Amino acid sequence: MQQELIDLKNQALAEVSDAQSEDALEQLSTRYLGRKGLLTGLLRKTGTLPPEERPAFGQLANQVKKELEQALSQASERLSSAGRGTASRRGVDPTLPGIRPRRGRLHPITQTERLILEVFNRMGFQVVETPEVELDWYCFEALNMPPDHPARDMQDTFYISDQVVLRTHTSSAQIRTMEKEKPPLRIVCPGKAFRRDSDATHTPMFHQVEGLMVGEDITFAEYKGVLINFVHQIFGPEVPVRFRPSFFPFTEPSAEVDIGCVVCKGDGCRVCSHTGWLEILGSGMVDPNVFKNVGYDPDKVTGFAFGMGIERIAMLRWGIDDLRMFYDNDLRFIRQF
Ligand code: 2NM
Repeated sequence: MQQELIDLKNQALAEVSDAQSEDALEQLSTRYLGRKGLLTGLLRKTGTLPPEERPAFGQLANQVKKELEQALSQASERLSSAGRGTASRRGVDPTLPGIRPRRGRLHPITQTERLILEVFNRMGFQVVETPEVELDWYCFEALNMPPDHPARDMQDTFYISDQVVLRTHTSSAQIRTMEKEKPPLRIVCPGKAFRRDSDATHTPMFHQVEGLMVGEDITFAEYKGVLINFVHQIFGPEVPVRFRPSFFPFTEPSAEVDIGCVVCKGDGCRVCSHTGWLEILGSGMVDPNVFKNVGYDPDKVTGFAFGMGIERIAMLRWGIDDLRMFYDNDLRFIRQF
């Protein structure tokens, strides 16, 4: 029976080395090692041997089984690596161009927000972010907007309750920071703002960056210098800038900053309503009442603040004429930036 075992082994190894496919190997494995396989059948007959011959036979059988398994796995490796060289046999054409994975990108509003923050970072401003759901105090009262101020009307503001609102601007971040930190201060506050307004030029949610610089000798000249530099960094050093007197409850004096129309270069067109100018931000010297509200001494510190809509800056940068494009999430639009 030992000879039978050795013959079986030699036959099996020869067949394995002749095998031409993984399928053939699979069949050989079943033929010899399967539950009804030839080697398995021979092992079952161990019991028919005289007791003293059984251990040696068992040992030999196990060794044969191991050798066979090894030969099968080596053959399988040989066949599959050979297969790689002839991929076309498996329906793969390696000469075709690859499929480039689609890369994601940042939304144009995010790109613009990051650009604005970077410009102010370079002038020493640090980023502060605070909650979108805000107390009346931080959104209105501390900003010199008394209870009867029109901006506090239910028509304009989303009220959560009597004292809790969705912030209508990110100025609340600046009040919170001034309450916590002593001057001098240079901060920029990006984030979402909410107003009850919805048409071609207004969405109920929009994005803002507001900024604040406070210290002992912050002058009107400093204020103009910082904002003119900002405009030149974003729109180019040649673009004309003007400060047009305006009004905000939290600044005095106040000014809106205009740039020469990026479309008609000042000649007058539909985009600039034939004025040659485009408004890009609101600003002013912080009202002494605001400083009192946060515990700063208005006789010791002065400062300026400004606020801008990110959507508006993005529209001017890329010549986009409908605000709602930013929120449709139409990939044909989004992928262009
Ligand atoms: C603007 C325009 C002018 C402003 C003022 C303040 C604060 F908190 F310091 F008083 N924050 N932001 C400000 C001033 C915002 O947005 C058009």
